[in-house]
Amino acid sequence: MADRRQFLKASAALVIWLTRNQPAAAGEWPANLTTVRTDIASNPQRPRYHFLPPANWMNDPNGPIFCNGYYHLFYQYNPDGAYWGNMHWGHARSRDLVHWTHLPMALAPTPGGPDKGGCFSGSAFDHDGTPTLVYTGVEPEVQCLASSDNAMVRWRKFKGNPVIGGPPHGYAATGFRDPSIWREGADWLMTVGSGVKGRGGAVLLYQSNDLLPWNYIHELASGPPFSATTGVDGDAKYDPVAAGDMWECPDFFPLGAGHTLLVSTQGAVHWMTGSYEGRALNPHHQGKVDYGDFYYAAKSFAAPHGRRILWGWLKEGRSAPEQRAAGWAGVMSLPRVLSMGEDQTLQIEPAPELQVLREPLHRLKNLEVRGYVPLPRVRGGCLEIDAEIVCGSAEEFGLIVRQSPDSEEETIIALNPSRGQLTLDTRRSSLDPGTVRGVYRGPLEIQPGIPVQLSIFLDRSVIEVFANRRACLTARIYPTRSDSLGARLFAKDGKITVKKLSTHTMRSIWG
Ligand code: DQQ
Repeated sequence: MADRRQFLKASAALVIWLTRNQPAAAGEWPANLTTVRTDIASNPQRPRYHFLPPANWMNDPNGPIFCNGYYHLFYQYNPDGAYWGNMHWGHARSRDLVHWTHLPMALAPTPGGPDKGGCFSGSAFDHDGTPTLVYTGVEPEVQCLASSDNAMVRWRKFKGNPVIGGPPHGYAATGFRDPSIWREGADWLMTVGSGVKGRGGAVLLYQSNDLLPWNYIHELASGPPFSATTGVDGDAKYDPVAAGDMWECPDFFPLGAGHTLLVSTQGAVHWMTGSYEGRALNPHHQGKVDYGDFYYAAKSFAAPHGRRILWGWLKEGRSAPEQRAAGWAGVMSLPRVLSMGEDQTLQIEPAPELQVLREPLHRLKNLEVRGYVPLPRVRGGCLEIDAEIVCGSAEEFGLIVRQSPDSEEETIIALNPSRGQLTLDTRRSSLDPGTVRGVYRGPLEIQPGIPVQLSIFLDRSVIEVFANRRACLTARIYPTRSDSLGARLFAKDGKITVKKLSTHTMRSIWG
């Protein structure tokens, strides 16, 4: 009886909220930080053309949406400092997907409310003309709504939050967060990331006629861990995300003739493509969106002209004290365009809008390379390098970037045809012993005579590498020497032909 009364009360509140758009009780507006402190702006590791907040911590992209001529980007944000905690939703908008204006924070935890412990990740959707956010309030994890007028500046939380108060009855969930909502026929559908200890991750699917109440249908998808780790750390504390028993930030959308699901778990964003039947995904292919260790919690949106664009969070590779001292931590990846290959696997390429940042620097054509060839005119910390390379007899070939004159610091991008591998080697990227360094490998088919298309984006501490729309590798590099700016081509044990190589210095996105 109490449940029914509560439900009727909540439904009535939703009707009022939807029809009159009344402000909810929360409505806190922490200071809007839009000016960058000089020490932060002048930090040589701070990216210039990757989006990031003026200061402090950011992690997951949240609720990207194109609305009234603007791209909107929200993100997990801690206004208190450069460390994870006190999760708010930061907000920015852009006309061109490249240059951004910071807006006031969209969501802040409401003391005593269902999101008192933080406003965790979620999505944005168009509720019959009203921009609406769905997000996870903690603690415990519950799903909440907020909406705004068309300006999308002031957000009002739904008085009847939470709209889903916990996982389905009897479902032993490892977590219950990161919702998405979309319209399917007359129904609203919501996915929520979850999983079961010892079994793997899952995406829970809910249905609603009018955003309240929500009825649990079944698992849209589920699967065993992607890699074999127990998720038990040194202190024997079980971490369901590390174990692959919790799928975070599920992102499900039609692409080409099929459907794609992205889930974040075990330190990476995994994609699955397949058919969507009976409101469940039947996956046929799978892979990783990025094979570096720094790309996580990706979230896509439907952009104009039928394009699907993806954002991801690039983690730091510096120690926590270094991050706090710097006053900023976390960066958004470049926007990536997703498409479906003829073989029904996911294709990923940098958004062409980024080309507005290019300044002409250097071009070369038809260069045969054996051993090492310095590129004295390809020099800088904020570059785009696009190469078309035909593999001849070389065992391994590629580029070295951010190289100091004596090679004390350098970052190596290598392609290995016999292993079918793209590699990013950051072991010598930085002399700072506090940075994370390693060798990251992604699968890439390389056939003799068929050119490999390589795009490399350098943005101070960030490197993003795209190969043949197939393999992406992102890492954080932090070169310490001011002369670690050089580049070289190399071909080991044989030759390659560089059909074309063009280099551009990239302008800042902040004008
Ligand atoms: N980050 C958010 C969660 C999400 C995780 C909290 C993924 O909602 O599951 O900041 O990085």
